[in-house]
Amino acid sequence: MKRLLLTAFEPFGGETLNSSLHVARHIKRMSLPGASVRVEELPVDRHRAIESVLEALRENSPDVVIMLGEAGGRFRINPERVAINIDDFRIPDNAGNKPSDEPIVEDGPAAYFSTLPIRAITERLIEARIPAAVSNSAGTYLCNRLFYRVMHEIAAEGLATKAGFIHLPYLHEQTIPKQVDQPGLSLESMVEAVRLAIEVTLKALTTKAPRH
Ligand code: PCA
Repeated sequence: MKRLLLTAFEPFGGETLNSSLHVARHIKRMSLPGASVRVEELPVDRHRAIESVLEALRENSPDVVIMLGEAGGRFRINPERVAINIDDFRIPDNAGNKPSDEPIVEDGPAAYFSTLPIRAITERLIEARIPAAVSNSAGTYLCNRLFYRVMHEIAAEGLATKAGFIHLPYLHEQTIPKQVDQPGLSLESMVEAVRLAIEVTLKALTTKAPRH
């Protein structure tokens, strides 16, 4: 049984929903073969979000951390390739923080790569007819910050945990009422996308594990 920590964020930026939160809550109710899933719902607060995740990491020692976040305006499910060492918030977080051009970890490396099988996940989603693409930027807001801090913690502590971030577009429930041209996906597609991402990740873990 592999331990999976799945994180998602509360609504922010004037939205009443966050697609990542809806998806994570659905995944929590599913039974996933070979995995025990813990879901952490995070505040959009640059300090409290990180504290909660680091605490969950220490308490749980997960084999895998999959972080989810909403990226309104994107068309596809985006497994992120890289987290960069910069906080440069375009809008304040829900606690009013709006850092500009600040390193996330003073003297930390410029970037960390995802250790999820992002290419295999993307290909599996496309095969399932769910729009997906590897993204090369998680932005410079809280999602990138969370992604960076988790990768930094894993590196600093020498953990074997695999981790990465997946950005989700808006849900149809968010775009349709606005009556403007905006991309979104159905809840069903997004839940299936995350379920498949978990499946592909767990499979990669077991095929790469040393055999005894
Ligand atoms: N998306 C934001 C932070 C919270 C979320 O769901 C981001 O992309 O940084």
